Amino acid sequence: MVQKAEKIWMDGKLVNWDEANVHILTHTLHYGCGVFEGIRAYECTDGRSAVYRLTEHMQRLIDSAHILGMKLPYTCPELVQAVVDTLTVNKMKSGYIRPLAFIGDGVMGVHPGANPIRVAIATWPWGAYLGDGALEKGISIKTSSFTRHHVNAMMTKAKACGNYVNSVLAKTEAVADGYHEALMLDTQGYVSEASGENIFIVKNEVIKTTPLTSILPGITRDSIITLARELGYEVLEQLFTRDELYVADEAFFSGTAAEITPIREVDRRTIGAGKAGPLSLLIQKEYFRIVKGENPDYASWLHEYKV
Ligand code: PPE
Repeated sequence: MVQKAEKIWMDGKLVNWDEANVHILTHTLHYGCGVFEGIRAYECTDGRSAVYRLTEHMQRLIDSAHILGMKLPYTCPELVQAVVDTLTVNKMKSGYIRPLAFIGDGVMGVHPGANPIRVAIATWPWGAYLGDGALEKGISIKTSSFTRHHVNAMMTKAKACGNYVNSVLAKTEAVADGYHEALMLDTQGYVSEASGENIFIVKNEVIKTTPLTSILPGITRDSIITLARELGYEVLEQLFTRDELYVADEAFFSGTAAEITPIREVDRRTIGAGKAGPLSLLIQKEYFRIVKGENPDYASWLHEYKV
C-alpha cells in the first residue's frame, strides 16, 4: 500500500489526501489519454533535500502533453514550484513524486471536446523498485511475449498513461513466471526497454544503450550517458539484439524508480559472472553520489528545497 501523505496538489490547490478524487466519467480513465512523470527527491549526505532533475522532468511532462495534443494550463516554473510546495507541506525530506495530467469529465466519446485538462501531484516514500537486494545483487529478467509499441501506433516519446497497458501486460507476465522484470523488443525484434526502465549493456568496457527510437527518453539514461562519458567510457546509442545482451559482460536497467539496477540473468542465461557487474556498480555508486549532493560537478541537476 502507498503510504499516505497529508496533501496532494490538485489543479492549483493542496487538498487532503483522501479528498483528491475525480468523477468516474473522467475522460482519461476511459481512454488513457493522460501523461505523467516519476521523480525522486533525495536527502543529501549533508542533510539538505533536493529533487533530482526536476525541471527536466517537468519539461518532459509538458512535452508529453504536447505530443498528445493536450494543452497544460501551467508553465514549467509553476509546475516546479507545485512539486516543491507538495514536498514541503508533506514534510518529506525524500520520496517519490508523481505528477499526472489528465482530461477531466465533460463530454464522453473518444473526442475529448473542451473537457478540462487537470493536473495532480502526489508524493510517497518508495524504496528499491525491483525489490530488496536488487540494487546490490542484480535481478533476473525475461524477454516478454509482448512487443514494445510501434512508433506510429503509440507515441513512445510521451510518458502517456495508455502506453503503460503494454507495460502492465509485460510486467505481470514476467512476475507470474518468476522474474523480476520484463524486457521488451521493438517491432523489428531489437531490444527496446523494460516495463519501466531503459537498458544498458557493457562489453569490453564499452557501454551501449538503445537509441531514442521506440523508448522513453529516460532522464536517468541521459544522466548515465553524461556521467559515463565524463568517467572516460565510450557510450554508444545503437540498436542491439537479445543475443548481444546474452553475451554482454554486464547489463543494467536505469530509471527514476529503478535507479541503476544490475541485471544478472536474462531468459535463464547468466550475464557475465551472474552477479552485479563492476562497471554497473561503479555507475550506480557515482549516480547515488550525484543525487545525494556529493558531487559538486552535477550540482545543477539538484533542485534544493527546505522541509
Ligand atoms: N522507460 C519506461 C517505459 C519508463 O516507464 C521509465 C520510467 C523509464 C524508461 C526511465 O525513465 P526515467 O525515469 O526518466 O529515467 N518509469 C517510471 C515509472 C515507474 C512506475 O512503475 O510507475 C519511473 O521510474 O518513475
